[in-house]
Amino acid sequence: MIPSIRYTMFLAGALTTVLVGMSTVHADSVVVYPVQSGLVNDASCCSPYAYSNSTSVTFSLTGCFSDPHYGCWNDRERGAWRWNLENALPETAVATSAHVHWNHPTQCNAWSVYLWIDAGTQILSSSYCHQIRMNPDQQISEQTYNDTSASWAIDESVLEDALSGGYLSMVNQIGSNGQGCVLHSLGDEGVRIVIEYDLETCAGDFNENGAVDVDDLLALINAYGTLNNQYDLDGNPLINVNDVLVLLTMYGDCQ
Ligand SMILES: [Ca+2]
Ligand SMILES: [Ca+2]
Repeated sequence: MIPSIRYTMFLAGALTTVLVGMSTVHADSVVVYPVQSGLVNDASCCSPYAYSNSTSVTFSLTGCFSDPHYGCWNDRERGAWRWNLENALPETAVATSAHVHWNHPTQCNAWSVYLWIDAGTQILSSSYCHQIRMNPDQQISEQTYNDTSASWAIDESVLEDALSGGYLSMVNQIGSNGQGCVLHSLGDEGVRIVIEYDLETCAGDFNENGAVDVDDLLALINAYGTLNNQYDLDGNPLINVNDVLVLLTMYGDCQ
């Protein structure tokens, strides 16, 4: 064995003893947009039942206060959304919190806001939206609401159920005057779930999938010969054979 190769292998071996087992925890978040959305609206007042899908970017959720016959100070339309959380997080991620976020094009002044949340697997329908309201996994309500955006915390147990079952659904109600409020339903500012999570990764797991694998090796090779701290594994920013050797000794699942 020529000296330079022997030295390189020695160096990689020595460094491996330092780097193997090293892991770091990254905090990250993901935004999940609905896979189904619609309105509970059958032209009745105060107790709408019929659900129909809608891909409108905005929903106008009006109230019944101005109705001379049904002045219930309540809602004429309700919004409903469903999210697929099945592959929302990396496999080894640990969710730490989650929120429902929404935005209004202009300030919404409401007397009450209700959210009914369910970690079920059914698709949205009239009966399911009714069931969500009658027997929600979580209910949130707020009296007096004057804002252009809102963020509502999802209970930890509900989030766990939704992540394991795959889906989360929600019906909301904004009780205001007859003018109601306009709500972004879809798009970047639409009704969305933001999940914060921690991800433990090991050195060499560049794509943070819980294992040092061929994709990480290819990423390293792609950076070969460059100065690159992201792919450096031996403390020298030059990406060379030492980094490749260190990565190969780490090959496999993160411990
Ligand atoms: Ca990886
Ligand atoms: Ca290096």
